[in-house]
Amino acid sequence: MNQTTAQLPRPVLFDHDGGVDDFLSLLLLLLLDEAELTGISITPADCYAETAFETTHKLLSLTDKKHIEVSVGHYHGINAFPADWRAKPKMLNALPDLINVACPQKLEHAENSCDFFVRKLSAALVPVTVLLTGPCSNLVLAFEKHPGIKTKIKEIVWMGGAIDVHGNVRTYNHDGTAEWNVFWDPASAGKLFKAGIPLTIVPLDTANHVPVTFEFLRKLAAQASAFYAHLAGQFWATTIDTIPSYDYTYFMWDVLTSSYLAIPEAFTLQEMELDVVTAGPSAGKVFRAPGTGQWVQVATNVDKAFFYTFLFEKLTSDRGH
Ligand code: AGV
Ligand code: CA
Repeated sequence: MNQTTAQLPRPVLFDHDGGVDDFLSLLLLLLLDEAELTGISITPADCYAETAFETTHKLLSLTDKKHIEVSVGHYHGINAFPADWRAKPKMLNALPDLINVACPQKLEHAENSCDFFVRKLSAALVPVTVLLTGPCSNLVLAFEKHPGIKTKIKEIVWMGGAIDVHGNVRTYNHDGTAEWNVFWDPASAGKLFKAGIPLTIVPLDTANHVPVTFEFLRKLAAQASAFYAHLAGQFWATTIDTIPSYDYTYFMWDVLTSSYLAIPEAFTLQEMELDVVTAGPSAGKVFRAPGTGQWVQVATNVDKAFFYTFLFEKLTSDRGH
């Protein structure tokens, strides 16, 4: 690789599911020198599609990236997210920084995510990185429709799974071993593992190390002149009500996963042979399956200080907005 190639940002297709940290990930991605966001897909999982569509466009508008195309998935997983979690990010569109930003685009005119992935990957001239911060269904549906697009993917980076730690699903008929992004559509997760594409997952094992803390938020808020730090601080403030209860602590799940594109050296990585339980009380559980599973690269740990410093610097770097 020559020097010019090494410095080119890598093309990234981003599928998110409209949670508060999905939008913080979008903001971070838009600020990364290492990534060039070439398209966005929304999975209607931890959100309601109309709200997530609006917030996505408002953020693109605020960051002068209105040319980036946005698609929406029509598939709904078999285990729906709690309605109060899905409704929560509606608050973002009412924040003073977003409420008056226009969103003339109409949800009903948005391209279907499955067709979008097929179209964007078919047209890609260089291999693309696909970042997933919600369930993986849209991408898997696209593979089923058009398997040839797999050759256009350089790697998939997914926030999902809980391997050697408890899951975060607490619901009827479930034993708590699954992480939500996998639980929403366990069968697709199994198919993703078997897709034969380099896959890196950032599971709860790693994300549990990076909660949203008051200390970080205070430090961010002290940078009053940095617009993105200010905006991100408002977003994170909406998640604080979950902090006192252990099961519902808000972590930087998706933000951590997105950071992997810029600071892979902060992560401890390990190859593991994994499989997914697709039904029953452990549905969505990701487990080690030596000899029978699929090889997946797993981020097992992160240098916390490195990550928080990186995030702080990215969010405070633009003062001229
Ligand atoms: O399991 C983590 C995933 C991440 O992609 N999501 C939230 C992140 O966007 C589900 C989730 C787990 N706990 C939650 C979640 C909570 N307390 N509120 C909202 N979503
Ligand atoms: Ca998410």
